[in-house]
Amino acid sequence: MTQWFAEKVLCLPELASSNGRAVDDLMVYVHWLMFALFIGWIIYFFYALYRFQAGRNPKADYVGVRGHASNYLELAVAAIEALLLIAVAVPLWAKNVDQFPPADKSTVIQVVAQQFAWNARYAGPDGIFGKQDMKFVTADNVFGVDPSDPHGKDDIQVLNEIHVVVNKPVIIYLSSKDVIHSLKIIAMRVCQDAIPGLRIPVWFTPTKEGRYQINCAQLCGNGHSAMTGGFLIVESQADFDKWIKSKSGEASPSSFE
Ligand SMILES: [Cu+2]
Repeated sequence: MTQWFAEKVLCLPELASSNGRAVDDLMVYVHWLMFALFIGWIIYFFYALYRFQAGRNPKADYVGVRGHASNYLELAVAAIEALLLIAVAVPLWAKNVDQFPPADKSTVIQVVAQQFAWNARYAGPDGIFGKQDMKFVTADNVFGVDPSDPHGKDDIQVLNEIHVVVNKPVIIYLSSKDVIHSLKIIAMRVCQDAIPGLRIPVWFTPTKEGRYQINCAQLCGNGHSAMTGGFLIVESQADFDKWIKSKSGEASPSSFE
C-alpha cells in the first residue's frame, strides 16, 4: 500500500536501494497525516462559515468555545506526530545512518568532491588502500596517496564514474577538496554533505542494476549543476571485477585530470 502510494500518488523517483524503502515509507506516512489534516481543516472551514454566519449570530459571543473537542483533536494530532518521530523517524535514522555494514562484506570507496566533479578511489585487486597523508595532497593527488606504498600501486582512481556491485552494501568515505558539496544519489535515497577536512562515512545497498545520476545538493559555485555529470553504475559482481581489472594500474596520482 505504501509502495503503491509512493509510486502512483507521490510519483517519487525510482528507488534502487534496500535502505530507501523506509525513507519512502516515512514520506508516505507524513503525506497521509497531512492529507487527513487537510480534509479535517476543510470540513472545519465550511462548518465555521455556516456556524458563525452573521444571520445566525446577530450579537458577538465573547466566551467562545465551551467544549473540549478541539483540545482532544490537537492532542491526537500531536500524538500521531510524536509517533512518527519516535517510532518511525528515529529508528530509521539509527538503522540507515548509524548501523554500518561490515567493511569486508561491502564495496568500500573513497569519494572526494571538487568544483565540479566527483573523484572516487578504490582499493584495487589487493583490497587494500595505499597509505594516505595530508602532506601528499596536491591538485592532482586529491586523496593524498603515498607514492612509496606498494598497496597503493593497484589502487584505482576515477572521475565521475562510481561503479558498485548490486545487492552488496556500499560504504563511501566522503570528503571535499575545496568547498562544501553534498553527495546526493536519489535512487539510493542518500544525501550527505562533503566537507573539506572531514571524512564522513555513508552507506547504502543498491538492489537494481543501472546507471543513476549523482547530484550535488549544496550550491557550491557557478559550475554546481555540472556535478550531475557524476554517475553511479550498479552492476553484477562479474562486471564490476572486469571493470576494476580494466582500471587497475591507472591510479598513479598524476594520471587523471
Ligand atoms: Cu558541488
